[in-house]
Amino acid sequence: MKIGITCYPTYGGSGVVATELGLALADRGHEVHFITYDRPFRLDHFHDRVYFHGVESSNYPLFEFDMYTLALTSKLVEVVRYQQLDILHMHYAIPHAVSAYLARQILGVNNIKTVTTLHGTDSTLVGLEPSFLPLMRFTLEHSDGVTAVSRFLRDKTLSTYQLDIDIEAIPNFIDTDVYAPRESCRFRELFAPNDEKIIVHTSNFRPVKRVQDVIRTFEKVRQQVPVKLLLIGDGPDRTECEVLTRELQVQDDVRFLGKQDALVDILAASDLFMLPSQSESFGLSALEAMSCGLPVISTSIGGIPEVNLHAETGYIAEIGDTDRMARYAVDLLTNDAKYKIFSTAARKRAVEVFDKNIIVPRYEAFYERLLA
Ligand code: GMT
Repeated sequence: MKIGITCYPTYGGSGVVATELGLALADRGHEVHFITYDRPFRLDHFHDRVYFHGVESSNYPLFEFDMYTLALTSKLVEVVRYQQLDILHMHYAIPHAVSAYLARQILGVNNIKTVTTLHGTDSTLVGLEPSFLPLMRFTLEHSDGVTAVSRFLRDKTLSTYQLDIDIEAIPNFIDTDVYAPRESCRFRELFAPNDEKIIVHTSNFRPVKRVQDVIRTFEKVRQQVPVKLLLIGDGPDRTECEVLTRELQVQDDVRFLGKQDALVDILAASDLFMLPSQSESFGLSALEAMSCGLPVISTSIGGIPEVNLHAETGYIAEIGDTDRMARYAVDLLTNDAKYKIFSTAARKRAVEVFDKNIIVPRYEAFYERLLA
């Protein structure tokens, strides 16, 4: 098949999933065309079946607002027409699904099939804004196929938008050969020179991630266990988080690492992952950690319980219950036998349920059904 993929190319789970999907599809023999305003950051090596088409927005002075949706539409039309694509797969509905709808109208409905994958806030937050809601509902109804990254997101979308369409829940996936435990890792000595335990969190530091809860939990764990905290990523809450570490006087045991390329090495050097989010349709970062053999302490929100199984691959607590999260963390970090069981279960679940070789064929089958 010839597949066009549009996503947000910057840091973020939806862009990661879209890029990894494109690369995996290319490995499986398909021709993949990324169509977006910048090269996706994970598209960092040459592949002879992968192409990138940049979308340029017009900066004509009369236009006070960016015309990206229209510029993308034109580029989609051009690429479908001249590269003879079969499928346009839009990741994150707004505004990508709107552009795909317009492109299909221009090209003729029989000349291209459009797929929209919902990732989270496109459906649960942005799409619900009064200015977007009718557009969101319309474009989902008029996509040839719609998928969501969790059963939670599928059900929530169908009920909130009162849609009478099929949405297939296809979970996010991971390359479990890349995200894998490592025997020895230089980062462990670097971050925990006295053999302390390591708790890790990665996110975009937006308020929904509740990174302050990670720090509050850490402070409670630290009273009982020698432990370090690694915070990976950057975003609006970072300064507040740095202030909190000083207020709690834990700043010497917390490292803010910012955005990192060596994510797998750092995860593999750590012991426990925390995801205390108040909104999460899936929780790709938790899956990345699980695949490296880290148990996860998370909230029960959204699609997280479809990834992290309570008392099996980690523990689940209510939003903001940092006392409970700390109790769970201490429990795992002070009981080696129990830790090993959870760590093995986390890795096993990543490999057996979410490996890319299991999930990517589901997208292929989805496309094939649309084209049949
Ligand atoms: O929706 C967002 O907040 C952005 C989006 C992204 O691009 O990272 O995150 C969502 O998509 C990820 C990949 O499918 C999921 O793992 C995240 O859970 C989801 N975020 C939210 O639902 C808040």
